[in-house]
Amino acid sequence: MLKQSQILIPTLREVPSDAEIASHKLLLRAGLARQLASGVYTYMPLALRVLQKIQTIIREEMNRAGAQELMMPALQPAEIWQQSGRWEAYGPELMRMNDRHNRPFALGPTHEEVITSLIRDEVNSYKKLPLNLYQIQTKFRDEVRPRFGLIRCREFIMKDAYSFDTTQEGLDKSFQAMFDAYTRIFTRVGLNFRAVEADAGSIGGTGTYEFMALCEIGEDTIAYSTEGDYAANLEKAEVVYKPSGSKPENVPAAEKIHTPAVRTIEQLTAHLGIAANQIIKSLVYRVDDKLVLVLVRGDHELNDVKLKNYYDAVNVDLASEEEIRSLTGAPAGFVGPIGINKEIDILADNYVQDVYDGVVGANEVDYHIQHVQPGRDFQVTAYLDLRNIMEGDDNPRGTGKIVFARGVEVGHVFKLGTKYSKALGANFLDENGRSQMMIMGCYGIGVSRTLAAVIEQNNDENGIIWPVSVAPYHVHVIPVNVKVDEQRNISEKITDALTQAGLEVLYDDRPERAGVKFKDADLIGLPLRITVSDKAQEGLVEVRVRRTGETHEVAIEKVTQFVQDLLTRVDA
Ligand code: 9G3
Repeated sequence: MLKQSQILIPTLREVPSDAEIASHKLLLRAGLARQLASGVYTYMPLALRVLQKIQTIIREEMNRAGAQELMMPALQPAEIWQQSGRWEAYGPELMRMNDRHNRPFALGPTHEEVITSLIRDEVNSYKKLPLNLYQIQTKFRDEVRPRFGLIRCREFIMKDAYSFDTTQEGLDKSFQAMFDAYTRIFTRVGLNFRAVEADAGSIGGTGTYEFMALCEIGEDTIAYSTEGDYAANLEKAEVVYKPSGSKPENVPAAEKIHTPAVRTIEQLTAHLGIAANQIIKSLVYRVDDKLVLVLVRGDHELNDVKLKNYYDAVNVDLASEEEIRSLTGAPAGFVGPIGINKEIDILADNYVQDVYDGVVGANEVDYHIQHVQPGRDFQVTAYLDLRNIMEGDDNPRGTGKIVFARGVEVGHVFKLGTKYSKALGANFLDENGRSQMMIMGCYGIGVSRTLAAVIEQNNDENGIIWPVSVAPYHVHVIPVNVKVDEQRNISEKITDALTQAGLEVLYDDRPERAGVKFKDADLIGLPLRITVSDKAQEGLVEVRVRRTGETHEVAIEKVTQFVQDLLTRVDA
């Protein structure tokens, strides 16, 4: 018989002030996690049970998709990171250490190098491919600012999988199998999620999706369409361009105007009494080793990931004040496309074409130019989709309008191509005996982050509300007064019967006041609570659903069947 008095569940009434979000507060208050250091947590017994249920769901779906589990080391020799070029590419986020022989190692933040060097050494024929290998393991990333409890840690649990194929079509198939497995995993876990198109980022490759758990505290913005299934993260979302019909004919000639100390869009619109969409913002960027002038409409925002992808660049940053001054002769705030006498690219977002009678910086301190018309008063190198998508924009893939939501990334699936097989020499002999590079995909799930996301999406003012599929236990059995023999005996009888029926029961045998036990039960958040009171004399107990608060009076001999039926309905 499992008794709550013997399990370490140190519940709290109050939490430290640095716990800002619901899931962080509840992890601490419900005794699920304890911080050892910033971004480093102990998973307490209740949390471990949830993690194991999430992992079981992951294993079942990964195995069903044909992946096979292995376990790679966390300690990774620097050599393989030097071969991939990532030893230098990553900064302090990569946790490094020297072993006793003073050889450099990394604590693994991910395992592309490890798995690729393994498969390079163990597989060299097309007959042995495709392969999909995965592990569920602790990862280390020295985040500059760990926060939000288990959502952004420096040590966390990840399921990471890697697929190896002989052809692009093979990769597409492996990728789709993982995409479908992730959809099943997050559905079974009970998360409200969306798969959103994402940018491949530094890891390269094409076609990558993030699985986002929708929640207000999410750091990522998702743009999705009110109609159809288009969804993308802000970095990636495409903006469709529809030229605005009306082009006024007689726009006066461009004219320089004195705008003393008017630098920002707000100051300019106020000073000139115009709307932000009549201003053309000029931004000077350093893209790898060259300067670029980028133009966007005053009411839009530049998406620097789109800029980076246009140049397939490694680094993209705003130019410094002195770089701006050397290029334009003026400080930031007065930059414009007219009179730039250097041969640099001038890129403009598509919507700049609609600014027929616009205002730009004059490249002279305290001066702007009005009545400016792109194409008449200045030329651009190219018009591109360079701005961030906004709410209300058209769905780029069909009908409907774009709406924003916030989310936490709980999964990420990538098409890697040959980035790592090339760097590490993972080749295979094809059916003609020719050596080819393996084609890879990689697929991650943040397991400990998923636990936090489930709490974030399933809680109320009294505590956590666990979905049945991942709840630490299914039923809480609570005698109102353990000193009353009958209540204790009935509670133990019910606990045994439910356990015999294969359910997981937490029996609160503590000699606490009922109110305290009920508060703890609501905090811990098991799906059902059975209260044994003096009603037991009439052969009745109360069954209460944590999610809805609905209660039922049930005859003791009917409890097991009733509870089994109820558990199939509580998350519907
Ligand atoms: C690093 C450090 C941090 C990192 C990486 C490398 C993120 C890194 C991206 C991935 C890609 C996929 C396999 C599972 C799914 C995600 N942060 N990424 O490569 F050295 Cl310090 O991890 N990896």
